[in-house]
Amino acid sequence: MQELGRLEDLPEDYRAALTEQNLVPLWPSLRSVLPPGKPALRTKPTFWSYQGLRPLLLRAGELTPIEKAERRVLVLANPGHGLEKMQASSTIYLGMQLLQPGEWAPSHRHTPNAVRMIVEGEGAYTTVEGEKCPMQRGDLILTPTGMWHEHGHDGDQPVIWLDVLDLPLVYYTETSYVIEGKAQTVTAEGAEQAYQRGGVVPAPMFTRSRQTFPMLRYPWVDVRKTLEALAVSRPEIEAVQVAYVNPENGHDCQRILGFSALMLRPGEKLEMPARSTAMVFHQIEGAAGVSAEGHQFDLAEADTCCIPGYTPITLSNRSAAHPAFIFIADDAPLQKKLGVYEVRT
Ligand code: GTQ
Repeated sequence: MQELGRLEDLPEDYRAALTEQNLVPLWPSLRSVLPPGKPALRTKPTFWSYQGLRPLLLRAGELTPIEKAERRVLVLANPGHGLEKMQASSTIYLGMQLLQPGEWAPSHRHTPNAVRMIVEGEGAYTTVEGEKCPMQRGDLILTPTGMWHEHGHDGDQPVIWLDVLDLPLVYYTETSYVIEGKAQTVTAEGAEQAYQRGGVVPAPMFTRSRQTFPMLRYPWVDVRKTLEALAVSRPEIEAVQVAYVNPENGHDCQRILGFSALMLRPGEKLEMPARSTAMVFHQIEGAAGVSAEGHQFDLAEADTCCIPGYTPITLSNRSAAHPAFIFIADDAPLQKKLGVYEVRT
């Protein structure tokens, strides 16, 4: 590939004249904005240990009252982007949030989309647009763009969950903001039960729901059962994996980030081709190995890691006796809409 002219090759007075008029020559930067064959990736393979972060999160509970935090979160930041950017990847934000018994994280709504993957504790709930969503380990709860949400806790032990937001992307597009509100009145609970059987959806008086986000809570007990049934009924399939979708239309459950759950059979090893999306892996149950680009991360329960895009990944179950269950987040819905999604086989 042809070497291009450098900035230093240009006379000082010419560079100054360009700057004076807010102009920039393209050629010295052309190879950096359009690198050959593959993007220059800032996202670094990064691992966050739950046992490592848990005591620090609990200490935040002592150091900072909920009123002074609103959301008591330690952000899982990727050093490749700079920790202060609070990014796990170019588009994904990850945070571990703590709510202590009796605490309340007040109602607000914002433009970024969020989901919560519940890690530990009992008795907490998120209320989303009036629907009370109990939080149990492994549940996925959506708080899509613009929907009111608040978190409460009636139990007696700390509750911790993983927040996954498209905040870096929404912030980058200069559309990120929040509106604060009053405590919501609970108007529904258990609405997801109407969607627990595949193939049928509520259609009162022949009318299908027109809700953009009909299902807000994906209970882990049901997702786990589905994965186990899939492993039994389809022994030939390579990946025992389910996608979290909108049950009314089968589309991704949110517009920007995509979510799935994967089961590794005991002893199983799964080779995944390079995809253009960075991926986040979070261990729900069991123990898995994630290896990519010469990095090997051993995930124990509640551990999380991120692997950059355009990288083949090997997942392995570190137990020969028990299945391993992994929650996966990526930005495939966004990349597909943009037309840049690729799988390199
Ligand atoms: O729980 O609403 O981790 O607004 C970051 C921003 C959680 C939340 C985060 C948020 C929330």
